[in-house]
Amino acid sequence: MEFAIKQAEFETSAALGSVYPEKTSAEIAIVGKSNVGKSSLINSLCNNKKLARTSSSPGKTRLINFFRINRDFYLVDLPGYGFAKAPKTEKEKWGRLMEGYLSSGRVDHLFMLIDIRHEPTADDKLMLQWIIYYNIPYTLIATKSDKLARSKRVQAANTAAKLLGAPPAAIPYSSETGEGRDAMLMRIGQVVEDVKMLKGSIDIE
Ligand SMILES: Nc1nc2c(ncn2[C@@H]2O[C@H](COP(=O)(O)OP(=O)(O)OP(=O)(O)O)[C@@H](O)[C@H]2O)c(=O)[nH]1
Ligand SMILES: [Mg+2]
Repeated sequence: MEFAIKQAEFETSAALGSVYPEKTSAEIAIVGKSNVGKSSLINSLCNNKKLARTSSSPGKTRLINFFRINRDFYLVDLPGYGFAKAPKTEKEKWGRLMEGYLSSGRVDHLFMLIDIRHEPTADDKLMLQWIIYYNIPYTLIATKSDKLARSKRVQAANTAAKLLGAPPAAIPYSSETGEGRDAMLMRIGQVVEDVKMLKGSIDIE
């Protein structure tokens, strides 16, 4: 069945030491360096430009922001890394916030965003190592695809994934044009279904 986002609302933010909201369904989070387009992607998926705060300067999202989708599962916007101007204390805080969240066991799927035009950074490679270490299923998304000629997008996305050290496949995505939106919705729909099936089988035991 076709999966759609029919309803989206901000639920809460979590800072270092905060209690996360109760998890009753799937939880899908977005990671990537600052300014790669995480918050914009959430807005474009939800067809609501005002849902998550975005900015042309990096370091906009500083907390873990939970959005409840279809009154069911969570989409989670995370603060970005690799923000050059951030002071050391800020970077350490980011590390503890992210490590706490990723190790919580709540996250059913991660979308890791990389810029379709740029080589992945050392921070991107570290992020991928964390994802693998915490054993979280993930999908790579190559953002800002509208900035490349259509004919170059698929190859550029897959090359970026390969340079990252992951299986060489990433979905080209544009928050401006909606390219890649259907593919992402399909993946989200699968994750939400899988979590429900698994939960159902555990409840029966
Ligand atoms: N052309 C184009 N610009 C985009 C796209 N996605 C995001 N942007 C722009 O990139 C900038 C950063 O977007 P955000 O969504 O705030 O980035 P972020 O990853 O949430 O950044 P942090 O919160 O700092 O980690 C903004 O100026 C957006 O308008 C896209 O698909 N195409
Ligand atoms: Mg953001």
